[in-house]
Amino acid sequence: MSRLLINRRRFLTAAGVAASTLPLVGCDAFDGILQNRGIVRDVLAAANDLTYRVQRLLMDADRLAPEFGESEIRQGQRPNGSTDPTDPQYIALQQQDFSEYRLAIAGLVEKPLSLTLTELRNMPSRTQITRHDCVEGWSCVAKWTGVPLSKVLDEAKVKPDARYIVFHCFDRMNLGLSGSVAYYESIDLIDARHPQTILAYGLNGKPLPVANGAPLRVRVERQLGYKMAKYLSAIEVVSELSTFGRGNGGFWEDLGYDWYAGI
Ligand SMILES: Nc1nc2c(c(=O)[nH]1)N[C@H]1C(S)=C(S)[C@@H](COP(=O)(O)O)O[C@H]1N2
Ligand SMILES: [Mo]
Repeated sequence: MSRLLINRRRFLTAAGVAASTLPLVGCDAFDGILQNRGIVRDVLAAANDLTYRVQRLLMDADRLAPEFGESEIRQGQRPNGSTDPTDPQYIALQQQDFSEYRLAIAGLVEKPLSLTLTELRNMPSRTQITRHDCVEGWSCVAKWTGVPLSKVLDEAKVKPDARYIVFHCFDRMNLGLSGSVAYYESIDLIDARHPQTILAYGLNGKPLPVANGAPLRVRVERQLGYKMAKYLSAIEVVSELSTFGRGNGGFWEDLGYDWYAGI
């Protein structure tokens, strides 16, 4: 086992070296990297795939992320990325306190759903105190409450050819001269069915604030912060990711970040 772990480190280091040749500087939008195609992109993609496969090999599919006690919540969850979406559809919902909000569950399901917040709150819930790790280098312990994604997927009845879950968000990210694109993210069905993967509507005992993704955001506790899409508008069950965005499975992934951001 220890040998395998050393090998895993080596793989991760290789991925890190490949990544460090790019000016990846955290979660602020930047421009040039969108033009970065070709060889660097391929090296990154190969390292990314390797990291995913090695981590999946070594990882117990149900391993839980550490959970903490109330006393370890030292501050509010630090808002990052989009914190106040200005998209008209979002503003309209926000103005009515999200009473008209519906989460769509679509794609490879037998029973597409459209769930209100009340319906989501009436489903089985889970509360967990976990540590959020942003790729920028800060962490925050917070208490999240929501419905396990697995419950929603069971309700919708996922079809056998499904492999990934795509999270669509209301907020658009500004890319300067390249215009703007909607934030999106994706995870595989193993993470989607993980017991700590929840669609959160509560933070530290209160309704999820706008700054942290109101009315609904996902928590994927074994991965980095950028995987945890805020401002969810829809969940799509799919068999491949190539048709979304630039095909790498997420807004930050399309700018060069790892798709599998396991921690
Ligand atoms: N829709 C959306 N989701 C998002 C982001 C974003 O900008 N838009 N930023 C991501 C990043 S980089 C982080 S660290 C976390 C921040 O969540 P928080 O604001 O609750 O701390 O949300 C992630 N999910
Ligand atoms: Mo982040």
